[in-house]
Amino acid sequence: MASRQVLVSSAACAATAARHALTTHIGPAMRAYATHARASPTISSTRNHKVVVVGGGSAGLAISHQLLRQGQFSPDDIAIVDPAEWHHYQPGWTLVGGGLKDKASLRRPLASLIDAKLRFYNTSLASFSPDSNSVTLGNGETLAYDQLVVAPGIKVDFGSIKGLSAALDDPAAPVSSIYGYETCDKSDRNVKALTSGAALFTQPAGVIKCAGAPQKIMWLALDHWRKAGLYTPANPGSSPISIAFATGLPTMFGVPKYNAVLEMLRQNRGVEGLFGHDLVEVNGDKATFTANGEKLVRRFDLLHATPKMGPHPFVKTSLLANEAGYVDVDDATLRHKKWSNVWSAGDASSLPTSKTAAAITAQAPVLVGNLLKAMEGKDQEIVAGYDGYTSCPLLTGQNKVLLAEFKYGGVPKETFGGMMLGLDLQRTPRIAFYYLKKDLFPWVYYKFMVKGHWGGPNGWIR
Ligand code: UQ1
Repeated sequence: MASRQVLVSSAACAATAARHALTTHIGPAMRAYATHARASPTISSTRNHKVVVVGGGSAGLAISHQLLRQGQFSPDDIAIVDPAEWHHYQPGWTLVGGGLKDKASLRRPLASLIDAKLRFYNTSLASFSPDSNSVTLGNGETLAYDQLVVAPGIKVDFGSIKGLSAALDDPAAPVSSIYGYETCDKSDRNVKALTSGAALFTQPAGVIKCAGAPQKIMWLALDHWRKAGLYTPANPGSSPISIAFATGLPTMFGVPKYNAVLEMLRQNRGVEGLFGHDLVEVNGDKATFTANGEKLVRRFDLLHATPKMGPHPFVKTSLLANEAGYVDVDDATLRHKKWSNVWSAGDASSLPTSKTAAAITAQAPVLVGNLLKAMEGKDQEIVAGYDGYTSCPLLTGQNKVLLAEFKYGGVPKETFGGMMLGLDLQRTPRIAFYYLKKDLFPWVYYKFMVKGHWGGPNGWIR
């Protein structure tokens, strides 16, 4: 979803039409408004859908299409709301930053990914009215629903770090971020342009998408400088380039098993670790952090910054949100804690797991199964089916991936659980996992996942 919040300019006429009648009501009052030289007349209508899905990202698309395939739906029974023109395969942006993929190959026009049997509202969402089972769109239209799925993702807030947006926009500034389509390829250019000096990679305190990505881009850059003879991991002191990882968190990674591997890599590769360092400002070649309540300044010749992220304002300020601003659903059923016909998955949800597309492969089938049971009035058959599964294919170099997979509590849940063979395959970065990440996942994603046919480690869904 775009980060823009659009406020409705006139009270939306909440005429309650017969359910599923799919009729549009333009009330006489609104016609009068329209003929009285209003700058931008607002449409006031109510449309009815069995299911409204807010968001056409990874979760919204997977869920809408799985519903379409598995339920008894007629054309236009399910609607998707999203203002975006493009859908991005965001897990690929790290590879773009490492010079291993072309960014344009990772996006598709959003409309081209939506089945013709789904009704697509290519507009923003203004507000939720769960007590009247409706949402209001940015253009003033009201959509009434039986079931609501809230999956608009989260907002990447480049404004959260003072001076960052201007530095990213300045082609001459050695500052980039793989967290945006516009800047992910600048990371690659900056890395290749650096021949000496201090390289600084940051990760904020707080929740972000794919918590491993801020260090993946560093490992890719390190490999480039190593091959170019500019960085010797065994002897960083004598190398023209120095590398530091500054993170608002206390460790390299939140899951102890994989953290041990990554912390070992950091030490063996001579990367300075600045833990508990939260980037707050970028100014010229200076990065300011808060660390232990104090301000600390580091000079850099290259900066890869990860901005803070959080719920979209229209979610955060809604009745559906918990205190942190995320859609307040049950950890295992994905059903809203207060409104039983509201569901959420993906980054916008309160699910206490790492925010990744892999997580959605496990969340979507649970949400879809439970929503269909609720529609049939079979509440007793709703299953506590989501265990927190998520995955982070952690690039540790230009052809190696540590395939971190875990569930709630940071407990490993590994697909290639080599322990059965007496091997611990996922404790080591491997070339085979690199090809999963680089070639298989992007292919499977557009060919099957967004169409509702991919269940991640559980394989294909019919
Ligand atoms: C996955 O299914 C997936 O989606 C296509 C990813 O890409 C975002 C992943 O990173 C991962 C790890 C999975 C999980 C699937 C397997 C086979 C491990």
